[in-house]
Amino acid sequence: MAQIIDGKKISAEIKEELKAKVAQLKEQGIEGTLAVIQVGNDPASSVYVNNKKRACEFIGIHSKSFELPEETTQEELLKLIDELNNDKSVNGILVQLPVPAHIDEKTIINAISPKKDVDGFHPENVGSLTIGQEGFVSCTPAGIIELLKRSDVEIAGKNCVVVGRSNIVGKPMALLMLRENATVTITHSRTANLKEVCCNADILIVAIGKKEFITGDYIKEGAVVIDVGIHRDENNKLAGDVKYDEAEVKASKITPVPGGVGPMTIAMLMNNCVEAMTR
Ligand code: NAP
Ligand code: LUD
Repeated sequence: MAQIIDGKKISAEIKEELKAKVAQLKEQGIEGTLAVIQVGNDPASSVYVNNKKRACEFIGIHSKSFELPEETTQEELLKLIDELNNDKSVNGILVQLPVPAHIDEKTIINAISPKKDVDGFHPENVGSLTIGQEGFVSCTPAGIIELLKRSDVEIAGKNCVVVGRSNIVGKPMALLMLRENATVTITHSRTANLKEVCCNADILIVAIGKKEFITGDYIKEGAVVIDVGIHRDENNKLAGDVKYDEAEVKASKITPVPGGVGPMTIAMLMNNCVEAMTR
């Protein structure tokens, strides 16, 4: 039976560490403010955004919340981002995704100053990650690295298979595992023989957005399984991209949903905010 990787506990530890750092910065007269923008009122986004605001409060930085109506135009959103880019009291800017269909996600991401891009989505930060330079790293993949390290999972030399190649999870995840000296395979919807490829993984990281798609027969005996997916059913019960009951009997370590990767995304966002304060 797999050992559970407790993301809630590890994220709480990280937030405690950050709280102490923020207190130190305050003594030097340095304050932090994260601007959080949500367009529309998608219920899942509201849950995540609220978790982020609570985390800011916990570690001792300010959050400035912008809850914009669904009909907000791209121009209005760009104008707000421009104001926040120029506001010296704001260190971090986050536009919760997805944005409504009439707004172009890329244009919005590119408009945020790379120095305030605590999500790590701006091309400049993605480029820095690619060539191993300093910059903000996407929170979910960075959180997974922390989960592995703090759970004593050895990464160097291991076969890591990342399922999914999105810009915010799969691709940066693969780059980070490469930086940690894993041998990395990136898979996607056109991958041939996905099951066989996954069965070669010592560390299997799944971010495909399909409820319980990865069953026990995709998992090598003793593998470490990281489940990024989040799905909510009509009774508000959460599930991941991995069929947990089947995976836990084969894996050596596994992240649950909820309580695995999700809380780490928040913790690493806070980490990026503290980094933004110290730059
Ligand atoms: P996304 O942008 O929809 O990307 C999904 C990726 O999975 C794509 O690269 C797609 O391949 C691939 N894929 C889809 N079906 C597949 C299949 N049958 N076999 C192999 N690959 C397949 O998703 P995302 O933003 O990365 O998010 C993935 C999941 O993680 C979602 O459930 C999301 O809610 C969750 N999420 C959680 C957190 C967290 O903090 N816990 C953070 C972000 C996302 P193609 O490129 O070929 O289309
Ligand atoms: N957009 C994210 N969109 C969605 N789970 C998150 C997330 C917390 N700009 C921007 O925050 O980093 C982002 N930046 N993302 N996500 C997903 C993605 C974004 C997902 C889950 C959680 C953030 C979270 O707290 C809890 C858990 O897994 O234990 C459960 C929360 C619940 O639904 O009850």
